[in-house]
Amino acid sequence: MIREIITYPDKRLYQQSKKVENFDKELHQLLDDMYETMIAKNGIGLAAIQIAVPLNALLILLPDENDEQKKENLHEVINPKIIEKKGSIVYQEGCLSVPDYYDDVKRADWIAVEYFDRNGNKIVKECNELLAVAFQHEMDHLQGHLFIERLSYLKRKKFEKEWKKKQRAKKKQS
Ligand code: Y12
Ligand code: CO
Repeated sequence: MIREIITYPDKRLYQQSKKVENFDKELHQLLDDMYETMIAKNGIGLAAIQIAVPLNALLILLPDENDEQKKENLHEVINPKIIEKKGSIVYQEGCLSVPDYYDDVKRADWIAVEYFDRNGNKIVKECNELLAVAFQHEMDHLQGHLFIERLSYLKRKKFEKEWKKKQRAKKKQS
């Protein structure tokens, strides 16, 4: 089932998500719904809190060299922890919970991350470049953070100005 994505400035996005304790049918349904929602909304990553479920679960599905999102490349990530990180990369990020705004964010360009799959199997993965950016962006959601909080003061002001302008335009239309 496609679920509603909550968007800035919804307070629920700022809460800390909780550890997944049960790798059961309910978790599998959540992951399936997250996948359907992410694909329907043209996302490449989604955290459970973005559909208002405060659990440490996230998905990442990067497009391949033919720009296709193949389900076999899906990362289903439960209770992730970054165990090592290095380097830095600046990437223009976007987020389904912050529609229509993209900006440069600096993050580590290599990470080693430990997590569990939907059946509770432990996985240790090394990621670089876009995959490392995506893991860090999605893991920020689990801590209640949005990428716009990582912008410089001036860029954050620019975001807020644009957001207020869009709200006024929407109000005028209705
Ligand atoms: C690099 C940077 C950010 C991430 C996190 C995952 N981000 C997304 O999946 C963003 C998706 C997104 C999709 C949008 O919709 C369309 O393009 C049709 C979009 O546009 C609007 O909302 C109008 C914005 C963001 C991973 C890796
Ligand atoms: Co996001």
